Amino acid sequence: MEIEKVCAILAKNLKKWGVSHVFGIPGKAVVPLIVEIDNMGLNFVLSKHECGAGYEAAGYSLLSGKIGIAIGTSGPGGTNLLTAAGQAKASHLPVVFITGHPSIKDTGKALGQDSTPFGTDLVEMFKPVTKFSARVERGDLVESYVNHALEKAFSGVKGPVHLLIPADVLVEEITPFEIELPDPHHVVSQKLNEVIVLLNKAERPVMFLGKGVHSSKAYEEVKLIAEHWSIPVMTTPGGKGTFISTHPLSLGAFGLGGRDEAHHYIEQGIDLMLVLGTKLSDMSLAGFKESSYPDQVIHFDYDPTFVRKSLKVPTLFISGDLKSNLQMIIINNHIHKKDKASLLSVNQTNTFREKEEENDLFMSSQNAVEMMNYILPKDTIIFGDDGSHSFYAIKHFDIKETGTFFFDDVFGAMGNAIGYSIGAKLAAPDKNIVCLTGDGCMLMHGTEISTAVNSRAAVIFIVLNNSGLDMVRQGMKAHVGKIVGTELEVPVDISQYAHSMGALSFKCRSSNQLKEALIKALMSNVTAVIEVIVNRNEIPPTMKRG
Ligand SMILES: Cc1ncc(C[n+]2csc(CCOP(=O)(O)OP(=O)(O)O)c2C)c(N)n1
Repeated sequence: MEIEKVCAILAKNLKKWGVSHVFGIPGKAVVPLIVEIDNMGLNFVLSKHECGAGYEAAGYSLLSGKIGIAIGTSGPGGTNLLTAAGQAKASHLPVVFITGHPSIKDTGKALGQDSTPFGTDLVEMFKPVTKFSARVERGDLVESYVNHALEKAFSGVKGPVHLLIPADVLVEEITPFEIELPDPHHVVSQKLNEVIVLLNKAERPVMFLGKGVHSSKAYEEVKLIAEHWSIPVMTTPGGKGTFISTHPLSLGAFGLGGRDEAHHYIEQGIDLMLVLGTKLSDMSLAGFKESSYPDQVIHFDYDPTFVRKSLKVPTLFISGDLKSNLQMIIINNHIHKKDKASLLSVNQTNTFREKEEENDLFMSSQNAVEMMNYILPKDTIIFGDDGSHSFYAIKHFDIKETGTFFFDDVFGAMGNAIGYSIGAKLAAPDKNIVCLTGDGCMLMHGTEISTAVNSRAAVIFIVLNNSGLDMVRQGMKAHVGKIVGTELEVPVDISQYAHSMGALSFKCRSSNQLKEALIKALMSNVTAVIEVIVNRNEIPPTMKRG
């Protein structure tokens, strides 16, 4: 009977699933798997920190629609992956985190980098940040564990899983197996008729779109329904990129980074709010006064955990897959595409803004985002990192195509966008991929620029350098009256830092310099880092939270 090593069988299955890139850092316990991945012709991308590897695997999954794979060795390699698992869970991405253990048969003896309860129990540590976390103690159990892990990763709200496979299990010889990726089952709600009744009755409705619209790629369905019932549309910070800014029904962003149009519309009174794919976090509801609450909410989500929690308003919960539910509404009501000219516009109050005066030392963050808006091709995909820099874009960057802006407002780990953009570029090399980040995020995960350079991922990193952790600095200044631990007395020279890792680098202090750098970076097709020295006294659009 044919037998093969577990690690070779796993590598073959990865290939069968269409995985082209695997991210991680080697260590003795996981070396057999990494070698087989290479033997199989897949690309093993050496990250600079396992957390970066996890972010890269997540970004790869996001743009490829495939499973993401991140590998960290036993002990610290595994603990370094934990934050990325938490981030992948918030991003609803099916990423398999694979860690190791020196030897299962020696468990209980003193082992370096032990990952069992005798050392650093990685299985327990991964449980709260994944949908499934298990140790595979025998070769003949691998198939069953991988099957379960994939089912969890792809069922319901997608998310990460963790498998710890000890080194001696990886080299065990077993009968080969092939696993099919599970088909997602699309559950549809039984209450869709009630939605229609409420929609037909509403006089001043609004749609509020969250990250779930990205996850289910329900962009077209949302647009058809908004147009059919003439419903103005606004987005949460994480929902940025789910609706086109120039659409006549677009109100733009609401909450943190929200636009005046959206906030005015809500303040003038709404009777029905359709909440699509968002938990309604404090960031999404920032500036939403109780006096403006609607009479009724319809909340579409897979997960009921946060339904009726943030808004104490009569709420119809529509459970199940967002896209499938919207499709049922569209089919049952014979909804068709509308002629743009027949749509009533709510999007006419854009306030004219004087450009801020520029000097030779620094520029305005808002001007920087406006220049990005002007220069970047309309299908450029932007990953916004965690900080003031992204909120300038949430407020001021126009979405010209859906699915082109990604930002997480739930877990919000600094530096996640750096890794996400690298993984995304490797998954979709023909797309323009931009990471908008800050100097703080760069100091946390900027070493991944070296990963981008070495794997020829031509990401354009735009770094708004305000020599500090501005989002927290501004919050402390306004709400505490004192700033602590948010300043860099000696600023970091981001362009030199990027240059040292082999990236094409720029330092810009004015709109014209930024324009030139963006054009050069877009034409270069190499990893490029554009440092923009910005005004540290500019007030970011993040002040709506108490
Ligand atoms: C891992 C992690 N630590 C701390 C925070 C809290 N935090 C949110 S934004 C931010 C500042 C980010 O600084 P920078 O990248 O320079 O962006 P800026 O706000 O200055 O634009 C901090 C510290 C976080 N979100 N993630």
